[in-house]
Amino acid sequence: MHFTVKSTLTVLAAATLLMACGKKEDAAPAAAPASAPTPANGSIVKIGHVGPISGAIAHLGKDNENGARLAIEELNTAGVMIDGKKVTLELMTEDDAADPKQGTAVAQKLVDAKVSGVVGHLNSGTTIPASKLYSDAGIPQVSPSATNPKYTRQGFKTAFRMVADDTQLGGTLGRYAVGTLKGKAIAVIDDRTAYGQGVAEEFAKAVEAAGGKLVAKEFTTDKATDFNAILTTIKGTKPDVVFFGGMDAVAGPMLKQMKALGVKAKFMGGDGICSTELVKLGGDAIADDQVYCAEAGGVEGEDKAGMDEFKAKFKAKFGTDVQVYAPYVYDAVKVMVAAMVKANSSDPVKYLPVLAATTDYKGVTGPISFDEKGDIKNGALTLKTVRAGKLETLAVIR
Ligand code: ABU
Repeated sequence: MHFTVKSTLTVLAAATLLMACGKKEDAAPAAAPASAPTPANGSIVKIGHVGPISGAIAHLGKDNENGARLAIEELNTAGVMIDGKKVTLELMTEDDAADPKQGTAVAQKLVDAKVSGVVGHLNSGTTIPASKLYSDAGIPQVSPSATNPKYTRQGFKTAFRMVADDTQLGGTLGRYAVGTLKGKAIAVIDDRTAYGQGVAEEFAKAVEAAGGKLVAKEFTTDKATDFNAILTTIKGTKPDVVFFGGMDAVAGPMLKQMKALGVKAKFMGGDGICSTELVKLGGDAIADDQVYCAEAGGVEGEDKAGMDEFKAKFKAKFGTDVQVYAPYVYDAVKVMVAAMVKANSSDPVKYLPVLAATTDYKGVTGPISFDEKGDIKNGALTLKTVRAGKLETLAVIR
């Protein structure tokens, strides 16, 4: 795919502009709702971040946390004015280990700490149960990566999502498997998580609707390391495509075992496998144009300059490439703070409606607006494959 690059406002400049706009607005007295966070009555505004910082997908959690750190650092350096006072943003970061129970425990910790907002969690399986706690406390939550549709379909005014959901993700990949890859015999595996099972079901529905044949449906777990039994069953069905609903930490070893068993099928998955780490974990078990995955967001054409700039900045600061979601976390923090600045308050009662009304905020991940459920409007998918040991973009699909 060809992208044209043009000069554009830097994100920093855009943030500064928003802050300047905020300064001109009438100062609103800070109200303190019963269980809500402390507004900017001091100089500190606490923003929570949650992801798996330990366990098999800690690399993804750390990637997210770094996205949040970069945004907070830039905002503090530029200076954030709320209600006529300069505030310091403080990141409170928690580890949910991708575990639903730990997810609600740390969510409660953030509620008790009276954070003004939360960016997270990473996994649908932790994001969904935690969202009830944030909703009850009136604290805005923006997930940069949870794609299970249920998250924003619970009627919680506090829930926002930065990416497309599994219906779009699984549906697009299913149609691609049949229509473009010409898959005729398609096997599906999922990891039984809220994300993995959900995206695999959407994929399977789309395959059948497009006229493809599902020859096997198997499952594993998000902690499994041995897939020989299910891969042997699948090999017997002679699939030309294997879809895996789950994360890169499982997909990498699965690809190695597929190669060892002589399963020569194309391998597909959603955003959970579409990471730099997958390429490392799969190593030489990944042939060129064998793996197809989709990031649940995307920028194209002229807008890509901001993303390229972000990736370079990220690498310079953290010495590592972006995995998947760091840019979405970065934008989530900035959108949240822009809403506080515009509302002239870090009190969720005041800034939540402004956040919900965000219209075409120019992020590094593209223009950001939310629909009535809190989902990103006009969400994109970036379809990728692995060539010569690198993820390559094939198309941005809306
Ligand atoms: N969207 C893939 C990874 C996060 C999730 O569990 O939804």
